[in-house]
Amino acid sequence: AANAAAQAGDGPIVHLFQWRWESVARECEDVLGPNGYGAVQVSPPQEHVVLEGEGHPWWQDYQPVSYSLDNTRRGTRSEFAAMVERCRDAGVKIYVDAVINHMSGTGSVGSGPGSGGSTYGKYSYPGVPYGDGDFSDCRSDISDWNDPREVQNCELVSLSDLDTGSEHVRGTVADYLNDLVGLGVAGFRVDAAKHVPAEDLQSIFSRLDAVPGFGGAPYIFQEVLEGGGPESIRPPGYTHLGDVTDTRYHSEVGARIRDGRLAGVLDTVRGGMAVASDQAVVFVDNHDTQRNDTSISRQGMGQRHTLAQALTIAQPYGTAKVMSSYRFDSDQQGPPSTGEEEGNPAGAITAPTECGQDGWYCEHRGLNAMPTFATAVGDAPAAERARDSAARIAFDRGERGFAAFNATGSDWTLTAPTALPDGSYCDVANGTIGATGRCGSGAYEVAGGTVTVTVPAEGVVALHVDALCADG
Ligand code: LM2
Ligand code: CA
Repeated sequence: AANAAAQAGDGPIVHLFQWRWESVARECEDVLGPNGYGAVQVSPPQEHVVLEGEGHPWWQDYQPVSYSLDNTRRGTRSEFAAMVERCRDAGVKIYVDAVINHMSGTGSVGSGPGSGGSTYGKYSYPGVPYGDGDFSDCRSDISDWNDPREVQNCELVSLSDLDTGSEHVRGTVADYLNDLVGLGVAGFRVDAAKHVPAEDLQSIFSRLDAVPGFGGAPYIFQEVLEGGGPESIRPPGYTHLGDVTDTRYHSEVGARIRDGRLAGVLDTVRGGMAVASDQAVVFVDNHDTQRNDTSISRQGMGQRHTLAQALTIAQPYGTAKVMSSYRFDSDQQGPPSTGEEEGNPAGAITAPTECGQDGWYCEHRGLNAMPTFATAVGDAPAAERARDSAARIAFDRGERGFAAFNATGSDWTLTAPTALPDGSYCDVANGTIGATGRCGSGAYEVAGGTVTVTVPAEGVVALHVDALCADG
């Protein structure tokens, strides 16, 4: 995208949904930096409602009550700042989920204190401060989703809708985002962007500072769900401001992979997506879709989900966003908690992430060094090189990468033509790349324009020119 200096050429984004700040910092150092991720999307860092009566659901975070970073259930302002620095030192950016369309609704507790101790009530947030006059005149729910006036000025699930047309709200939101930029935050996922007029976002984004350490304007990607109505409230209506999430990828490609119909994925991403490739952020699932349709998630797909995320990184459309989440029994359920809630205003403090324990899936860890593939191939076009039934495909990305996918229960050994230069390549899908260039997994030979690989059942093999094998 036009202003995307911070993301172009970077590796994939990983959403560490509901992770506490200390755990994100550790993950940047130990896993994300070494394996080629460009950025982490973190959960909303601003003070939020505390809904004890509803069991501290994950969605407390989407109801801001002030822009204080002290305390959310994930940590303090100083822990947040330390995370940004440690990730930056590991070469990984932090993108914040920016909830700027609205403040709180009326849940089991319609008034304060919030997680940081602020008092509030619907339409009154002295901790910001916002008062009654800072909210849209329409004080009822959106009912006609084809009418831009309602979609943008009425209430999304009863959340008090900020009057983003006003100077005070625009300036206050920009101050919040610049506070984060000042700490080194390099980008934003703009929550509910569809519900904010593009001209209001344009005014807010125009006030943002350059990102210290990385330089340039923060990277912007906007949550714009598809649906009816004019183009002004659909993804193409926002691409002049930054990138957009393309949920068509989730619903069409995600379902294809779930069903083992891999043949055809390349055609789908070539012809059927919402915006141009360099304007899209794509994912198999996100925190909303995995609750609306659990069949397309790690919880519903098992190992197939790892294949799906690897294929998302390898295919040529958009910037890939990897989901990393926790198991849930109810779609309301919050993250694994330390049980420290009693007497703590933040309530239900998120437990440090121990992958594989307490329900933390850590889906991204199963991808090994696959994220390095995205940076290595850049925007090189995809060319199919092999197919065996609908469930097994292999393709090149120009002369820079080759990847094979096997959505069946038995190994697939194939010999395929490839444009990769002759040499010995690490399989980045099944191992990490050591600092010395040693392969942490098997290596494969390309000779005379041909390669023979064995793709594990429900697995992936991926080779690229930045992971030539130094093992001799
Ligand atoms: C988003 N993207 O544009 C988020 O990805 C999505 O997760 C958010 O909804 C939504 N926009 C608003 O930021 C979540 C959750 C909702 C929840 C809201 C607010 O999916 O269920 O709504 O956060 O916490 C909840 C209740 C709802 C109630 C509302 C206001 O589920 O029944 O409405 O709070 O009290 C009466
Ligand atoms: Ca709005």
